[in-house]
Amino acid sequence: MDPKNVETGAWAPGKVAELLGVSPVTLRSWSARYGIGPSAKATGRHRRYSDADVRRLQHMQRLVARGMPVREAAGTAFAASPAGPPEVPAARRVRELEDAAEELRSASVAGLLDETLGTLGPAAAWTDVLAPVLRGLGDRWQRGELCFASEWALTTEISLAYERFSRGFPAAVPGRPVLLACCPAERHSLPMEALRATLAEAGIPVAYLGQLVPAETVADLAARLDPVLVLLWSLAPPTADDLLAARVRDLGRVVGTAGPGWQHLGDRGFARVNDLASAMELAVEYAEA
Ligand code: B12
Repeated sequence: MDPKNVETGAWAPGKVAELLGVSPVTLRSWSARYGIGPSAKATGRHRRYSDADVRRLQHMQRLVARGMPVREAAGTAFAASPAGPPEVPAARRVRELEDAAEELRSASVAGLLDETLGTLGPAAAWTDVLAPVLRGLGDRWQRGELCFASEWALTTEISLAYERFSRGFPAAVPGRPVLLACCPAERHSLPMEALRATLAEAGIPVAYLGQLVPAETVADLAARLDPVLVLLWSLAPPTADDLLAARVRDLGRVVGTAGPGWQHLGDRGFARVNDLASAMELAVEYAEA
């Protein structure tokens, strides 16, 4: 979904059908029967669906899922309200994502993620929807429920959705970046991907190195990119690499430690953050210094 304008009409009917998990025939019949066809300009023979069309169709599906007759749901979802479909409670977004992930409906997961990021923005999407879904998965895992498949399916789609969202923004004005990296043994990267997308939305230059970043690579890029801040992420104590943090500081860089993995280490003189808002604050403080 193009974060800048909602009327671009980026959706071909086939893509919309796949996204909604319905057949193209059903989509065409909805258009014929309820007058809810593609509203955006045609390219070639086919008219295309706008982003707002897709949001309204998703809203229509939710109403049907709640037991509303299709014709009534179409009428409600496509009622000419300039503001588009009404707010969707975060709890419903959480449930829809859990269900789609559980049923391994990746296209629906991707569509729900794009819509959630497009509507709530990267930070609120993380705190209100994605983190609760992930905690739910972690709890199921803790209870011994085998949910690897949906966990991998969902977490991969979250990474891809944040990537799409971040690329939707023009590159920030070149400048000294905020360098984000997971510690060498840390595979859990999603909180950093949420932070990276939130920095991209704020127009702050960011260099994101990803998961399991070797210490050599972090040190080398911290030296060469001249970052305003190096933020090292650790989710659990075994992966918190304070030797690496000290090594980067000795390069003359400002180092921050992010995540619960550092909490057992006591104060080592590094700025410490353990939620998205304070990580943004720290990054903005150094980016604007
Ligand atoms: C997603 C996930 C995965 C994904 C990671 C995909 C990715 N690209 O990140 C995959 C499937 C790959 C994975 C793999 C594994 N995982 Co895993 N995983 C999770 C899960 C479900 C979410 C992780 C996450 O993003 N948490 C962040 C949010 C959602 O959690 P939270 O509690 O709200 O967040 C806290 C902080 O992180 C912080 N915070 C939240 N958001 C933000 C944002 C910012 C910017 C900051 C600074 C802080 C911050 O505030 C909160 C309060 O402290 C957790 C469960 C959980 N509850 O965390 C298990 C969990 C972390 N995984 C676990 C394990 C054991 C593993 C594996 C070892 C399992 C295995 N045997 O294969 C592997 C390998 C990991 C490795 N080598 O590092 C355990 C860790 C136990 C431990 N204490 O070490 C957990 C807790 C599951 C469980 N319940 O046991 N995992």
